[in-house]
Amino acid sequence: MLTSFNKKTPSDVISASLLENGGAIVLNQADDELMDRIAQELREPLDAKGHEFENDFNGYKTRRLGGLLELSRSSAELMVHSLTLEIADAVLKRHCENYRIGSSTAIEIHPGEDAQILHRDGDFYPISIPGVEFQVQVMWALTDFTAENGATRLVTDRDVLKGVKNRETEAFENIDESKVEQAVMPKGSAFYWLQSTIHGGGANTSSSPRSGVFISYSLGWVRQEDNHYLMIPREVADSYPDQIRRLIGYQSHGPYLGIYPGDPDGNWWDA
Ligand SMILES: O=C(O)CCC(=O)C(=O)O
Ligand SMILES: [Fe+2]
Repeated sequence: MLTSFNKKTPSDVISASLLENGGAIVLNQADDELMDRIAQELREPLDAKGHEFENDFNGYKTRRLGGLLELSRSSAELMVHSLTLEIADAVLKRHCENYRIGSSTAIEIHPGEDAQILHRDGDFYPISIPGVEFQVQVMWALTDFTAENGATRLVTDRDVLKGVKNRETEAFENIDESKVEQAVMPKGSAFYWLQSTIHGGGANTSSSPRSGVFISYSLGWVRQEDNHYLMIPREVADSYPDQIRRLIGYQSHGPYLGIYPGDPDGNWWDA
């Protein structure tokens, strides 16, 4: 069952629930002022370009934008929220030394949108390894997420995954609605889910948009979903603190993977 915690809950309690159920909510993890600031920074670009991401998977009444670091400087505050990083540490650092932002996307589901197809994020990886989550994802609520406006749907019953292979998405089409829960949460809250969790955006039957910021964190030895090196201009990347630069990929994994001349962390033989 999907459980809601608050931001004072120790992160190991939240991570344990996330790992057991595939999802967990932290209510009001960020304050309204930050969420409003991000929503304001995203407003113009979302209106100008958000429709360009319409397709069968994303929907045709949903606006989206990727590469948030270029569009909303305040979104960086969500990316490095200490509780979020503790949760990402618990899920990912079992299998890697450091991890990266996979993608960062604003998702605004407008009235009249249908429920998104149920899926698993990270099914773009051609293999799966039992027990290894390649990614962990978080959806930050820029507006309240309600049952009516399209709060993310998910299946916490892990048994439905038994026998389902990587990318076997047809298996999700007949999932009984009674197995589907929704991440209902107030603005400022964060919904976390595992890469292996079946989920999808909800239908918006209300009269106003449901807006959120989606951020994924992926193992340091897999390719990130977004190509941050091409999406975020170098001078924009360099304008952020080292913690952010490292999270988008300006670091190596261990001494050998992703190294570059002069790498302070890598075993660059010419250094
Ligand atoms: O908008 C949502 O609630 C979820 C979106 C999603 O799961 C996706 O696009 O992969
Ligand atoms: Fe998804």
